[in-house]
Amino acid sequence: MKMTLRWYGPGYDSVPIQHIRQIPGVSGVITTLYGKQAGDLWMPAEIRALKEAAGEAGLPVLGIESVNVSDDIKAALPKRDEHIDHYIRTLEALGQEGIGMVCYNFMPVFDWTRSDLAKIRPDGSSVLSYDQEIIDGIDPEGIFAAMEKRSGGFTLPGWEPERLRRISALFAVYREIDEAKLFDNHRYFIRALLPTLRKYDIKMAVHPDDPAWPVFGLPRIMTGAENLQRALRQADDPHNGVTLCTGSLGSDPANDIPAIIRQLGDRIHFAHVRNLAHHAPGKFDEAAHLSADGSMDMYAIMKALYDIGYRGAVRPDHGRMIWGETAMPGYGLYDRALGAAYLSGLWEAIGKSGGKQ
Ligand code: CS2
Ligand code: MN
Repeated sequence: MKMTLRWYGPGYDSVPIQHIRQIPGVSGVITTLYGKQAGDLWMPAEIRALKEAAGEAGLPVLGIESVNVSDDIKAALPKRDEHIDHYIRTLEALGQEGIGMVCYNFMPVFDWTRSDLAKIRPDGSSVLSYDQEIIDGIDPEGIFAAMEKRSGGFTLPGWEPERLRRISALFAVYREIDEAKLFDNHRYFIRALLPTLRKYDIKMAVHPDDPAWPVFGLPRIMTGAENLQRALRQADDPHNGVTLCTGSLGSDPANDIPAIIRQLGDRIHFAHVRNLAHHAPGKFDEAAHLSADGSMDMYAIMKALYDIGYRGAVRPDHGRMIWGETAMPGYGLYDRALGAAYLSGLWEAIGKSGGKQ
């Protein structure tokens, strides 16, 4: 595996790329053109500039998270084909720059959802947390306001204010869309990309829904082993793969992450590894990466990745906010650096105690 960190690029991330380079074991970054809206076209010069900004710190761009998929594509709205055309041309531009992995999600309207972005823990650190009861008491517009209020002035990935403007119209559209239709729209999308993916050898890695169940009555399909397998069958080509996100899949304790890793095998093109502390069904806090700090067995997860011969990018996903750091919720430097070092340590230990790759 290659240990990486997510970096939002110049002007967007409070973490300097030079600091990322100082984390032992980190050999690249996962980044994006953060100012782009879903459906936009990415220009070759913009991609080159992003690569150069990371390259100046000696870090290659090992993947893009995300080229976001528009609701026009997800809901088959009139601009679907235009946006798919933009997506294909963006992939061509990425391919020409040698970027071979793109993460995306297929969640309607919202990306990841949390009820609190800075829940204070007894040790004074803060974490993102989710409580279905709180979410049930908030309307969709309210969640936007709540997320913005707690974001510390940062624009959160997936919660760009531009999305809010269309929200009522989108809810009306999705009332007509069930799981089966959402899968149809995913198939249409991924199949349209295939020739380009093959030509440039770009791996698409769909991110699981977070949390892994429908919220606000919107359909969600990337929720567990069976549905992820179905997503892979939509276009049975190795370029159509998944992001294994332990925190998103793990929001539902019924998802056995090591087993899912073994099932999906070489169709895993990217891995987000983080830990959660479960309190009750639909109620969890994010935790430090260390197994003992949460409910998940991080050794078993890394071991499963090791056993399948995983060679792609891994990143610590969200971290706690510690040591007085001010950063985008989940995306401070310090706790993610601890997470990266811990996960690299597990990997080394698994290898040295007889794991074979
Ligand atoms: C990420 C997601 O911060 C996070 O939770 O894992 O925002 C992820 O980047 C997107 O869902 C992928 O498109
Ligand atoms: Mn993730």
